[in-house]
Amino acid sequence: MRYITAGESHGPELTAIIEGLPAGLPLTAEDINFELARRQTGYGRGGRMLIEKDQVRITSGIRHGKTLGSPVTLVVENKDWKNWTKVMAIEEVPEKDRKLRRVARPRPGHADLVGGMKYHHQDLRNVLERSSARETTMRVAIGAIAKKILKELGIDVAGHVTMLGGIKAEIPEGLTVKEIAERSEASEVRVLDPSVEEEIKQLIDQTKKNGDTIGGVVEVLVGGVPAGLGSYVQWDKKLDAKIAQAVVSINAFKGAEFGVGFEAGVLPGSKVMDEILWDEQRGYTRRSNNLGGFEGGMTNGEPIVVRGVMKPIPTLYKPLQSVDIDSKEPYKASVERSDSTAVPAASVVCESVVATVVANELLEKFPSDSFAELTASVQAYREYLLTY
Ligand code: EPS
Repeated sequence: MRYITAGESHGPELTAIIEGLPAGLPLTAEDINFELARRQTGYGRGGRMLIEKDQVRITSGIRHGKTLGSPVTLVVENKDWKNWTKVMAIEEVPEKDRKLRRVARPRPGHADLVGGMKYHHQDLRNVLERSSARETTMRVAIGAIAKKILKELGIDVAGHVTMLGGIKAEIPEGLTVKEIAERSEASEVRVLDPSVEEEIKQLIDQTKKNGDTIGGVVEVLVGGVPAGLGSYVQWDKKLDAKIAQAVVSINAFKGAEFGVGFEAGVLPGSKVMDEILWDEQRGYTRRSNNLGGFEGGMTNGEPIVVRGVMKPIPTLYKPLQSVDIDSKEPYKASVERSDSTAVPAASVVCESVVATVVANELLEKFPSDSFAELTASVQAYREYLLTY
């Protein structure tokens, strides 16, 4: 399965083409719209989310509610486009309109300056329109398809916020992946610990008042994955590495860790390795899941547990020091409408990109033209694992 996304933040629409999906997967626009709506929620979003109501239009690859095996095209219209038709016009515009909403004072921490240097743009809008996190809409749309595949194969995905702006949310012990998904869904900031919800919301309000932004940490779990996805035989076959790449590719994400993560450099081996157990019902399991479901770049049958850290959004209403690219004089950076935090929404994005990598890995291990073939292969493999 491969995919590509296209679209500018204030352009007419966002597009994705996904190729390699097996035929016969039940899929509707509602499946995708459900996930798109989840991405739009979360305390701390800015004005743009009041304008958009992301709805997908499927223009290829599906007939009578099932995938055909041909490329699937997804389109999401930007409702804000009507306010940007001159600024973002596809056609040449008169001289007087060329500098409308031109950006010449790059925001520190954003792609603006380096993107301008790299692509020879004198209007940094040419950079920010594509580097905007608006693009994550399509990754969530694709993730919705991946999640559908996983769900049909008995694999659950959940995402939640473990820390926002320095406030940590406890993770209650013993919850299943499904329960984590339900609890996170019930929270406006996607935390599992309701006792910190109010404090986080107040911090977001205060941050907004200060013209500032905050980041945080999100965690994604994937339960019900069979052991043996990914491989130790080559660096680029390690599934944890592929997931790490996907997580760090989310706009504003700066790092990823699995299980106990960076604590693994602190704890002794006896507190990090997961002891091996066996019973007839479940075959091999682990007593703990400190390694986040991975050994040797392969799933070990325990839930995948990955966390990603998101930096604060670089667009500040109280802008930082920058330089005007025309005069080279010091100036405050440009102010664009923005969110005070998008960490809760990023938890949905993170679920989507992780689900996409896992679904893709299943399709690599079990190449299938039809979804029935994939289901049968995964089932047979699961049965085999119990006999090992
Ligand atoms: C973003 C800036 C804001 C965010 C946007 C990401 O958009 P705008 O400049 O139109 O107000 O709301 O996020 C989305 C549009 C979205 O769909 O998530 C940026 O510069 O990255």
